[in-house]
Amino acid sequence: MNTQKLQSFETIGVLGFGLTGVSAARFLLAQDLQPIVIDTRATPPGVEAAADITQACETYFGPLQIEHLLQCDLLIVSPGIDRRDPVIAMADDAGVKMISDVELFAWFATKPMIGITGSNGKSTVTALCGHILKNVGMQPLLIGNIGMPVLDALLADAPAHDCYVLELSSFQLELVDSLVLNAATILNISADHLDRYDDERAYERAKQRIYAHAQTCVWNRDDSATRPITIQPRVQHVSFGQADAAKGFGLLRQDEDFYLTFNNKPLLACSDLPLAGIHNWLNIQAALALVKSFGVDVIEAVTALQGYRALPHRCEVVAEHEQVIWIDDSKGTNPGAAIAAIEGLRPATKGKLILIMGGDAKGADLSVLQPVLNSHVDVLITLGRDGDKIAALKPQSRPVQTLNEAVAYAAQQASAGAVVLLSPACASLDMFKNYQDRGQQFRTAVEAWYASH
Ligand code: UMA
Ligand code: ADP
Repeated sequence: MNTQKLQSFETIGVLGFGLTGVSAARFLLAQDLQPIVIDTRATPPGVEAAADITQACETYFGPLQIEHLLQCDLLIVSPGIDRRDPVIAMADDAGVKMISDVELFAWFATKPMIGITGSNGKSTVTALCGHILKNVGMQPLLIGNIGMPVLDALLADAPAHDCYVLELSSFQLELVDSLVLNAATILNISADHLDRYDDERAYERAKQRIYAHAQTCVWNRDDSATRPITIQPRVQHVSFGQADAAKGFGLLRQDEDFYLTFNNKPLLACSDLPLAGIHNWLNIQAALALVKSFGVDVIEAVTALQGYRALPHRCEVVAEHEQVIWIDDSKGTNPGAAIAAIEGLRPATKGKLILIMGGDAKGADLSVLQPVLNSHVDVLITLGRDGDKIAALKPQSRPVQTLNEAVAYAAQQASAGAVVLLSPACASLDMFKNYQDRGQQFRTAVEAWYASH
């Protein structure tokens, strides 16, 4: 049936030839369809990765030409492409149907699936769900924004996988209409990607699309923007949040200890959870609520959390020297993430909290950082394109040019009990290949400093 739907289009275009474009073109070729492949770059990444596609398909690389887009009646648009581009907007006005790879996936996918979006914590919750599901004997495949393009899952799909866990970005959700999820969550919403949206409302609307056909909506009681805007009949609702709650997941504080609760009943002490920090306990609550939609009992799911390890570059301890702890939170790429990391780490930090921050702020309002920088941070070191804007938020901060310089200054300022945290609140692309590269260079710079001092 869905093959017929696809075949009702005469000419299909794949716009963007990175990971998503390559997987979309390959999927279409496997359906005996020959897409046109378009990318704004003269040599897009797919050229090297996928000679099979460039040999089989017509390709147009370089600045977009309207006549190439108008040849298509369906365009699979990659998430990195801004549809406000005048040429793309012209094609849209002319009636070219635009969908994301996730929409195409939704036309074909038949296995149970859960979907996760939010400004922060998506990959952590996706990985947590995967870990729990594996430990209870299911065989999940983790796909989407976390790394493997969703259509690759259909190509590579072995009977080995019995369900999907989808991490979805707002860019992917913008062009999704028919995705049916067993459970969906928006974990939180804070300003991000404002270089791609006219305002925060547009960003929130894109995220809300995840709930459109979800059978269970999992939302955050502490963040009203995560609550489904339209309440559909027969849809279940499960909430999570910091306070204990009669229905849903919560936290109970007794003196200095926190407990995870479900429907007002303590489940276990948060000190026994595999991740530290309140933001991560909320991530765990969301994961428990999501896997419940696959029939996994809450107690069984809590037990199945055992052995989970934090993903790299998310508040990851990369070195400890002379009682100074160095933490790589390079994935903290927006102010909301950095605030969560700083607030999460401050209580356990006995000495100075030394913060390295900066990069490309992607149009975000950085002033939201000011309260936490002044109340929780002892030394602020800034770098990158928007580093000076951050430095202006706190007296006596230290702007530097390179990560090596930042590490050297941090090391000079640190004494026993200090924590040095790289949580940039910004994207990395102004100075690094990606956030992984930034995190790796941080680790290398720390090792080099101690090797030479
Ligand atoms: N680009 C061009 N011209 C084009 C097409 C793309 O210049 O014609 C640029 C984009 O502006 C972007 C880069 O190329 O800077 C990559 O864009 P893409 O759409 O080709 O990206 P893919 O390689 O297909 O990877 C995408 C996701 N990337 C983005 O959304 C930018 C990956 O998420 C995702 O893992 C992958 O699909 C598989 O689903 C990465 C990401 O950074 C991790 N996501 C953002 C985030 O998490 O904040 C949303
Ligand atoms: P995403 O995939 O949404 O970028 P990650 O799980 O990779 O999220 O975490 C990225 C960063 O976001 C972490 O390094 C941490 O600083 C922050 N973070 C994680 N979970 C949360 C949360 N629930 N609320 C706020 N910030 C969070």
